[in-house]
Amino acid sequence: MTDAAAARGANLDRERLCAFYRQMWRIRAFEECAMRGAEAGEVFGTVHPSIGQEAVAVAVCGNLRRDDILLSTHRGHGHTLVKGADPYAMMCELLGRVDGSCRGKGGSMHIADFGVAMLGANGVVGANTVIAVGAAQRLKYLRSDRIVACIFGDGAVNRGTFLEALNWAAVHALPVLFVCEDNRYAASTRTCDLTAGGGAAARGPALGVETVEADGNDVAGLDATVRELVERVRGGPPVLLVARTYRLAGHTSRDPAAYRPEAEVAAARKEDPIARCAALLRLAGVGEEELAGMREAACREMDAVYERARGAAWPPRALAFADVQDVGSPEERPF
Ligand SMILES: Cc1ncc(C[n+]2csc(CCOP(=O)(O)OP(=O)(O)O)c2C)c(N)n1
Ligand SMILES: [Mg+2]
Repeated sequence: MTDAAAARGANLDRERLCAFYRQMWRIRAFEECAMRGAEAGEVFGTVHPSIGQEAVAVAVCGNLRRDDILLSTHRGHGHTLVKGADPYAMMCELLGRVDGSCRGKGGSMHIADFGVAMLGANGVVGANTVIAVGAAQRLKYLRSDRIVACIFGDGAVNRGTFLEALNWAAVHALPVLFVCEDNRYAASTRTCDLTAGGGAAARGPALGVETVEADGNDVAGLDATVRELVERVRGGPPVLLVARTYRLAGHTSRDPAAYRPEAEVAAARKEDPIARCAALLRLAGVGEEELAGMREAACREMDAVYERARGAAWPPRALAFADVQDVGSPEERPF
């Protein structure tokens, strides 16, 4: 840990740091349950764990208002949880139960919860960036002070949609916080091998978009950065944040990630955002028992959520075709 980080730990608001720690453990515990469920054949569809990337979810989504809009990715459990979605509804969605956020039809990659302005995870890489810009255009039209946060991976910056979205948001000064979760990989490929120029952070300046690069595993530092950026984005123009992180698990729950050099993974493990937050908490005077208590509480919460979801009903046959297609006159549901 650097001296600067240590000094920050000593000065940090202990309660705020504890809240980050609890939230990061809630995400990890949720995903560990989901991965066990996938292994047992109880979770349907693919699960993309964000283990190792929890600090980005906590810092970004923790700084949004409940009515600020969020668009997430295929790796979105953490974003959605921190935005305020109910973990039971999320787990039911993974298990295909009727109490799921989308009545069990979408699974992990299609969780949406309009109740907390979470417009959706998205299985199509980069597709959420243009949806975000559309949502922000509507907010601007309504003269709203809400913002849109759009999280995407470093692989998404090479999709045409990202360029379109960034350009349109800049031209119309739309209130979008674009967040690139740069975990260095797009599935099994190192993104640096297929990204020309200076990477994600070089894309913003080319379009006149203010761009900030940050350590995505330093939850306290990132929280301070995002808090400032969110206030700047309110009312527009857009900002691009590139948060450097690392996915400690496989691309999916079934991926052993053997394509990564062992030394690289070992080095990344030392930067685990939860372990780094624990180190700051120790500096702030939090003891081992309290740290273990927070972790155990998160694991107990998610184990209970999983067991409850396992007992939930399957969707009735009559709902098989409900909500799967726009039938022409959908009711207007505000989000
Ligand atoms: C348009 C599109 N192309 C390819 C895929 C297959 N795919 C799913 S996840 C993924 C990697 C995305 O990498 P990145 O954007 O860095 O996100 P990460 O998985 O690292 O979180 C790919 C290529 C897809 N889902 N959508
Ligand atoms: Mg990536």
